[in-house]
Amino acid sequence: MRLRPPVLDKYRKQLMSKTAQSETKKAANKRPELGPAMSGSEILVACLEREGVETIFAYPGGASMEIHQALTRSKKIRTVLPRHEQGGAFAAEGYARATGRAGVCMATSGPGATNLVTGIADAFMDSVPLVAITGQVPQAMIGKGGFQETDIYGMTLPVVKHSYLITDINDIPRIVKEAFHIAQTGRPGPVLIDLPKNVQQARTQPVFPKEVHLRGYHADRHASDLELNEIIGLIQKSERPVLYVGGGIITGNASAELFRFAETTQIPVTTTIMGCGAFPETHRLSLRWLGMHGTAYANWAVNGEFVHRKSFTEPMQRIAPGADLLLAFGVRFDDRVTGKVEKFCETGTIVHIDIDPSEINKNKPANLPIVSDIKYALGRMVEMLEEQPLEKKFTAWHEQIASWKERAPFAYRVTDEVASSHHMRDHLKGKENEVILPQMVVELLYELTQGDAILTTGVGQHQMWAAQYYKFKHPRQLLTSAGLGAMGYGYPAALGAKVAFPNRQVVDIDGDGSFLMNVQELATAHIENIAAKAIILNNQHLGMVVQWEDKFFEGNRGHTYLGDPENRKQIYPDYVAMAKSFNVPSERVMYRKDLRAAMQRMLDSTEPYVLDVIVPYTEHVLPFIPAGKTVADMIWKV
Ligand SMILES: Cc1ncc(C[n+]2csc(CCOP(=O)(O)OP(=O)(O)O)c2C)c(N)n1
Ligand SMILES: [Mg+2]
Repeated sequence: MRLRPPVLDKYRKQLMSKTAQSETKKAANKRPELGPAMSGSEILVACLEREGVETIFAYPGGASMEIHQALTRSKKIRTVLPRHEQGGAFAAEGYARATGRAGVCMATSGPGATNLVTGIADAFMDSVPLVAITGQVPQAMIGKGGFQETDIYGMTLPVVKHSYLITDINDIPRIVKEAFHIAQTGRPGPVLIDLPKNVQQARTQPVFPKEVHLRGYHADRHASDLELNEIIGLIQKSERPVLYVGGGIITGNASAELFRFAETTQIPVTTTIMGCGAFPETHRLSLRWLGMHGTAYANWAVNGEFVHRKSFTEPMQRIAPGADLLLAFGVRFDDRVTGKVEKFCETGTIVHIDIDPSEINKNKPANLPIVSDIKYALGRMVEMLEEQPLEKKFTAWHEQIASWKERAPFAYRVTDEVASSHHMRDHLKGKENEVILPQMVVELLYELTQGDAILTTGVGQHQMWAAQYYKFKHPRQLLTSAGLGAMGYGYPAALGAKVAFPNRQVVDIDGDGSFLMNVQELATAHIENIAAKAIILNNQHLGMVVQWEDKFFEGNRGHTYLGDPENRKQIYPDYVAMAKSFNVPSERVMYRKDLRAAMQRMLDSTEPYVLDVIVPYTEHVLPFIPAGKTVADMIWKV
């Protein structure tokens, strides 16, 4: 091949128009780039750097140590060593949920890889962008049952958005680029990359692509004006519209558009737990979140108000009608929201917008289903409404909602059950006015952080109280394992969020059971200097299961006590001593008078911190709609 002399090139450029020049520049930017000869492991790290990865949560082993060796030479990537691969996966998720960018975790083959599975499943259920990398035994050993071989590709198939087993070193750059693209676009989700050891060790000159070409993958879809006009027509005809919005608003970066749409139309907004913060919960149009433990008024607004029935077989008697139009945007009609799905918004017209066509008509048939990016759809509808404003004001509907809100806010009190509980006898010596209810702790945290903290949670009662008593003003403020409901999520997720936002207050509100499931991450926090805080709402029980035992099994305890049955007066295990053994400062609070100062000390600490708050186990999370039941079965009076 003959090369053109550079002088000629310069001359050609002078002759070209400005636009043509910029077109050529653009084309050059898109041209793949040839790198120097490197090992597969080094290529992988170079690809991660090109994707802008700043942090990877990675635990080494025989099948991934080559990649760790390459990581030690990276000047751009911080490698955080979690103390369990599950902690690493949850931390990567926490990072992703807090930032919107893909979190990255890595493990060795076999047990390392299987320890990532819960995190991958969690990311799948909650649509979190995650790239999970696993080392694999050498290709020649695959299928031979060699040491630490598991088919992680096969095992994770039902819980990934996509996955790869790399068999050719030359594919690494394309695959990594695709993996990040798939994880972060459309409906986000987890992508697995399994990389056999011989591919890590092979050498080649990599070609780094600048673009992704994926046939049949359409991440960007836009509703037509015709469809959006139809929605506006339905709003015009409606008397009682409700916006039911979820995590899709947050992942679709559509909060600002939702805000404008709600204010323009004056339609009240309820969110799912995944959608907490998508619309400011302090706004007068906010109904907070709905479903099993959501506000009574959000549930009534969607379904109507009914006479409370004592048995599930009694007929349902409606007192007041609910929504006649439900705008379900970026939600998936999860059973924790709908209860008995046939009865959910039974009398309303349902408009469902989702970016993922597989969600349409999956759980609940929609009258008007639309596949679209929600940011686009909301933004365009606002434009249309500015051109032709709505005539409706929905005054009567707002009055009805205001009276529901006044009647049934989230509420708690020291009940007789609490007063006569073991907790009172064993720990508080009957000093009722000193008892700390879990709800109070969250309320106080809200006050002391002015509602600006990033919260993570475990799974259980404490998770529901965290979501109920903290009012979320912004998206990405509540990071919680919603769809999978994975205990142990809270603290590692807090580490991930704190790595992403070192200057923000990140607090894990955890249960004693959940915290214990990944307590080893206190070591990661201390050694890596990640000042994430944890508040344990320590009720010495698997509280949420206890609540169900109380409701459905006459309080018979089926292995739900976490303390020492031989010594109920002792708080067991001793989290304060445990935290101290990790060199993490910690304090226990038993009495209300000590709570405020102790919490302030925790917030002021520049180190990770554990605040062990002892609370009664007898509290129930209210409101409560039993699983698969209806709003007529909702218990909401304290
Ligand atoms: C990994 C895992 N195992 C079991 C469960 C079932 N489960 C749901 S809530 C709960 C109790 C959680 O106890 P704790 O963390 O102390 O929170 P609390 O309800 O007491 O606030 C259990 C066992 C789960 N969600 N996740
Ligand atoms: Mg508990």
